[in-house]
Amino acid sequence: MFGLIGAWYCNELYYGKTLFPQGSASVEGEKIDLMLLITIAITGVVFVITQVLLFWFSFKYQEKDGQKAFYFPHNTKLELIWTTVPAIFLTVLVVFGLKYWFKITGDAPKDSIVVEVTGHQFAWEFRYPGADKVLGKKNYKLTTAKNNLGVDFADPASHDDIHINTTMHIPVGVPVKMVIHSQDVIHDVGLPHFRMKMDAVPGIPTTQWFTPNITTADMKKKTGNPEFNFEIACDQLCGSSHYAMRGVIIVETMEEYKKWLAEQKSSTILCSRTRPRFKI
Ligand SMILES: [Cu+2]
Repeated sequence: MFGLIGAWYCNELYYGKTLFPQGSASVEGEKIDLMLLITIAITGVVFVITQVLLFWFSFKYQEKDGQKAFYFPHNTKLELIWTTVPAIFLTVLVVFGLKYWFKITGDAPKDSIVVEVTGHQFAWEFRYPGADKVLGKKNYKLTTAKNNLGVDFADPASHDDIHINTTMHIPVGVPVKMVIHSQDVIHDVGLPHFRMKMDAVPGIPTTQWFTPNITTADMKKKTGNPEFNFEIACDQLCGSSHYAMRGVIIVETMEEYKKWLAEQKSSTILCSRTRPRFKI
């Protein structure tokens, strides 16, 4: 009982500091929030019923003078019921979740923007395909201090690619497909505001897509926090500076995004970047 009161009290106290009140910043995230609420509602009802029964039974059948224990070793029918009913409920919940997981990790809508996200100890880097909308090939053997993503410049598709450090720009209302890589250990692209999360695994590119539904500027107004920024938090303990492996996502209007991208084109020389190293 004290535990329940404590949980309720902490919720009252800190709910405003969680990411729930501001809502999801992506269309897909809204559905994920709804799934979470449905799961909590169903399991919550079961939790309350079972806890009440647990305490009531132990109270009613406590040891008393004249009360005789009833020998009840096994009941197949009862066992079948309490196994199949929860199994059916859990299967339905898992199937809904899995179906959605396959959707957001499967083929992205045709009009989506592709951003390559690369993690390494302890920073994020991004690569955008240029006008040809194709990311140039990469090969880890080509990785050097100057070409830290190992881009294969023999592939003409790589020539117009744009390479950005730390801050990722994406337009609002358009699906964004992330192609995720890691160069050393397992990292994880954690996007708490968008309710997304995907491992960055060395040697195995992973993908996930989402549609941002609110710009950074609107979110600053909504939260009343002029400092607000969407962030990429590395969600996989990856080394001594894991805590500082933070990226920023700026969600802007399509016009702003196109303007930003055009500026990058004129100013970015892909192979002159040096690898940002975190000093420990
Ligand atoms: Cu990491």
